[in-house]
Amino acid sequence: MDQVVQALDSFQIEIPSWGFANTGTRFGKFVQPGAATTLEEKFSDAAEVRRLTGATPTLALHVLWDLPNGVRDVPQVQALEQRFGIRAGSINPNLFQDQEYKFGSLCNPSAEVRQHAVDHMLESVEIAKQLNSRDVSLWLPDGSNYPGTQSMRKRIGWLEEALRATHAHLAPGQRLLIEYKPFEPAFYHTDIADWGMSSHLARTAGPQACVLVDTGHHYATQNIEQIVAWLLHTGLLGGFHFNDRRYADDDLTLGSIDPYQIFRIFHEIHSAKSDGLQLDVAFMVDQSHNLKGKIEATVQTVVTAQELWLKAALVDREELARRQQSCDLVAAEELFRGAFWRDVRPLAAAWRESRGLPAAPIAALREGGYVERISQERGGRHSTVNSYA
Ligand code: PSV
Ligand code: MN
Repeated sequence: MDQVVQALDSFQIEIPSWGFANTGTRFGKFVQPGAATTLEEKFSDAAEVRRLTGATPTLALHVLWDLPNGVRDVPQVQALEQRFGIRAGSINPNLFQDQEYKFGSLCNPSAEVRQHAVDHMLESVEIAKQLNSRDVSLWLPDGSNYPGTQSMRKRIGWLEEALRATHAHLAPGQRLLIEYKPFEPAFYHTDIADWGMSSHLARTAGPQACVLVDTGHHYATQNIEQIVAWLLHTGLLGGFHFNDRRYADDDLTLGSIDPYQIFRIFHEIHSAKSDGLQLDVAFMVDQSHNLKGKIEATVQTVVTAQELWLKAALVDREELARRQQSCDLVAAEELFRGAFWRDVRPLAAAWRESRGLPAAPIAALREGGYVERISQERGGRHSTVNSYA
């Protein structure tokens, strides 16, 4: 039981403010009466998820969606932190909404537009400083749609410059996380398309920059845990955006399509820890719940993450190492898969009870009436949708 307690006590995962808001696809949005339309409502929903799971102390914020007035909105966020007992988490700059970013932001051929984008990065760093948020988490939408229309090499140079300038403004202890994505919204080339590009940019930006792995941002069949192993080995793994996907960046709930993949990723992290590597990895959820109830989907996500983290913690790593060393393939694989098949739900329920949490968080959400209450209260005011999701 010690191992279980240690694994679950140490597991925390950040949830995104945008997971509580109305979102959809480019074809349409199905609004939910209980969706959060204000920052206050997002904090309130985050507090409910924390009450039920005990594992989500921080809320990721997206600058233009949550702090539309930039630094001037910081006092409002601080008041909400106090009121709801939830801390502001990673600060996500938004370089994809302004009309002037049609041909790129930090990589735009216009020096003026690039400067505007860098200014937004610096403001995001400042917001993070004032909120005591450690991580500024950059996802860059830049790229191009047609071969020959942009110089990919020039854009690398502009990006290096912009990230160095951003890094120079970080406070000690702050980090710049650099997320990659192979396509969308750009469909020919994306300026930060994979972990190699993110790694290079992190190295050139400075020692406080590292890589963020969004599980939805890979080509189909890519071996994500191998990427994680490389980033652990090179000391560049800064954090994750968890979600699941079947086709592209589907934003489905963690583990809904391939829970074994998340288990394999968690195993890499547990084994790096037991090998004595110094790790500082932020776990975050990046999902938009278009059809599932938003709070229910978030609770389900956190519970699934806890269970997969626990399964991976319980792998007998010493025995596995012996079987790997002797190349006893089937025995090694059976040990590994056996840990994945193990039903840890009773162990997780016992841990929850020992921590004064509901043993079955999804059932407790349904019984508690929170969703009904907010649906009634918010019902009339649900027209706001994030313009990107
Ligand atoms: C882009 O697809 C992304 O993964 C980035 O992390 C954004 O911040 C987020 O989604 C917005 O939903
Ligand atoms: Mn992401």
